[in-house]
Amino acid sequence: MAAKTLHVGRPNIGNREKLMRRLNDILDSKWLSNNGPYVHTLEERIAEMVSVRHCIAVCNATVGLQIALKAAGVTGKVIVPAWTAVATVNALTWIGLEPVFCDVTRKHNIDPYRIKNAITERTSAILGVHLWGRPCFVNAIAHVAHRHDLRFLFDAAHAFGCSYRGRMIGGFGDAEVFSFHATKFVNSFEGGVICTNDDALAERARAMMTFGYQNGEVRYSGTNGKMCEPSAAMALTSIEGMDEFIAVNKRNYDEYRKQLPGVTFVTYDETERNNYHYVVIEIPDRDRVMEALHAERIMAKRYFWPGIHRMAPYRSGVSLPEIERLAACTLALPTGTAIGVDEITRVCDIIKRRRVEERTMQSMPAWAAS
Ligand code: T4K
Repeated sequence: MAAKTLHVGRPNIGNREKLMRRLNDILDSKWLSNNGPYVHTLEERIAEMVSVRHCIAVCNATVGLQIALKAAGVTGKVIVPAWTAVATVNALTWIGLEPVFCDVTRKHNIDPYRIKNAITERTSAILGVHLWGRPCFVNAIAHVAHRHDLRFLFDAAHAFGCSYRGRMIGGFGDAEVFSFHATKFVNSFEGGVICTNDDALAERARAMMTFGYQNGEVRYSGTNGKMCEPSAAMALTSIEGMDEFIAVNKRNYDEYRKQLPGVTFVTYDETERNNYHYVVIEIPDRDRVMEALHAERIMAKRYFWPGIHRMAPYRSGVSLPEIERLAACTLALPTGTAIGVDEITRVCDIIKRRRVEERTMQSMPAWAAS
């Protein structure tokens, strides 16, 4: 029998019976969308979990970022890392904002020292990304933002359930946006939430999310960013499964590290709360390792390659050396509740074999290796 295909991003489902009960309840109630009771419960639950004053459920994080940026009054140029999902930057350009690409540090997050050099008169905000669920250098970014009177927000798409200096991500900056896409740690099929402690921003975001309506009147130019009830039911079910997902993710992450000694991993600060949702390695012969894995139906991903500043709509001559280094060596491996120790051994055996072949090739004279 052919070996099972292994994916990065197989959804975590949680308690199926509970989900089905919730979905049946939604169908019975005939309240499918527009600020329904499940969305309400979800917003309250998350606001409490991450200790924020406001949580606003949205249809996905891309639209959530746009609403948060609009509600924060961001205009002109926004400093953003070019090492992230293209969604982060698309969110800016689709509402007429101009991304200014910034390099990251070796830890994959935006480099606060380089942010300073990128600020111009037209800069109005910084959009950090907690990539792989690891927090940005939040305090350093806050310092720059306050000094230059800039708004600062975070794309927290990967970081639900993670903390920075003992505080849950969600409450930093002017607003933070989580993604609950199917492939994320907690999922709502499609969806996300905006979290903020800014009352005025929250009020505007809530109106903008629903066509600009506030108290029965159109007060803003808005969009349709609403989360529907089935998505909220899925998110609530998924949240209830978080402890189990974290335990499995951590087990997988530890197992990969045990089986691949000497390989560089994106690591997590064990003194913080982490969701361990991504197992990411930095490996010099990445493309050949990835080809070897794909040949055996292991769909490892090089994700943000080649860096957004090298993607067709955003290509520019700018050089971002750390992003270019990471784009050449980063590989995300399958994990999550669909992956067990046997599957990890299958992945690691291929990586180890490929590395031995590579070393053997390197030690051969050129005529023998060709
Ligand atoms: N900011 C950041 C930093 C992000 O990473 C993202 C999204 C956003 C913002 C925007 O969030 P949303 O607007 O989506 O809420 C995935 C997701 O589509 C996307 O949400 C995510 N980032 C991006 C990094 O990854 P792909 O390219 O990995 O998806 P796809 O379709 O290749 O799926 C990956 C694997 O998962 C597949 O091999 C099969 C498996 N899969 C996928 C889905 C959707 C399943 O088994 N079942 C499924 O339902 O983009």
